[in-house]
Amino acid sequence: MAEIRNIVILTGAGISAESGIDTFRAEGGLWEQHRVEDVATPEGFARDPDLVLRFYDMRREAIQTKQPNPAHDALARLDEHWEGNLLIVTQNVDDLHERAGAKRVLHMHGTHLNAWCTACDVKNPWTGTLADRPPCPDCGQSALRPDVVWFGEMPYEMERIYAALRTADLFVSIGTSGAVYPAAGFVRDARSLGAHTLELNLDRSQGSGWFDESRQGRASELVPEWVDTLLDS
Ligand code: BV8
Repeated sequence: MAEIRNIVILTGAGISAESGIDTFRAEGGLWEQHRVEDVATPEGFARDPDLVLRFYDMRREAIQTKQPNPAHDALARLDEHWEGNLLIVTQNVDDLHERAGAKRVLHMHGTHLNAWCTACDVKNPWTGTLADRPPCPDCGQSALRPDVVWFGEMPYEMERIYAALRTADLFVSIGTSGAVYPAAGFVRDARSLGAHTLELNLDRSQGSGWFDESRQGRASELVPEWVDTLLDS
């Protein structure tokens, strides 16, 4: 494989599955219990804010009891030792990449650890609940929502992501079904810009056919193995 200097890694719910965080589309997963339109859209929030705030309160609380798994640890190790450019673009709102020690992380769909005030637009760190309508620490209004990107909303830092994809020699997708755009299209962007593309996922995903290489297995096994090979090369 040609010289690798610049790496973009896309992660999805599958990388956190072995930490005990439900994925979206598995049996009994997050979306099984709720219709996406009801809990992950601005319209759903406008229609029933209590349902949406309770859905995110439940997930925020659950995430705080979980720990990074060997896949998060391996990416943190790669981040620490990789001298070229590296960007971990995660679709996840959990902070397990950061808690494993990764630094070069970008949350394109937001984070469960912030509350965003719809009155004054300020975002504050938040680990408590929102369904009880606490006042915004800045403006005092009870107008807080989760700082996550819902369907129909603009993902965060798209320019920074596309800039990284333009210079990537290697694009690796880990633990995502490739069901949601624009994240699901990154493999095609990377490939058209000359990157080698690798998928590490439990099952074949909707995008598997776009990858130069697609390996099936558990992230906690595939990711450390891949990082070891890369760091030893
Ligand atoms: C946007 C919120 C405009 C936070 C999420 C038609 C065509 C193209 C696009 C669209 C279209 N119609 C509508 C759209 C746009 C829409 C979209 O893509 N809809 C889909 C349904 C077609 N997208 C949007 O609205 C986005 N915004 O388009 O704005 C724009 C466009 C371009 C540029 C700028 C602006 C916003 C989408 C964001 C939605 N928010 N999350 C939260 O609640 O958490 S989406 C949510 O689902 C995730 O964030 C993630 O992005 C997505 C997919 O989830 P995954 O992470 O992949 O999880 P999933 O359960 O699906 O899969 C898990 C995988 O892991 C599986 O493959 C499984 O095999 C694997 N796995 C399981 N266990 C393991 C494992 N792998 C390894 N090891 C294991 N142990």
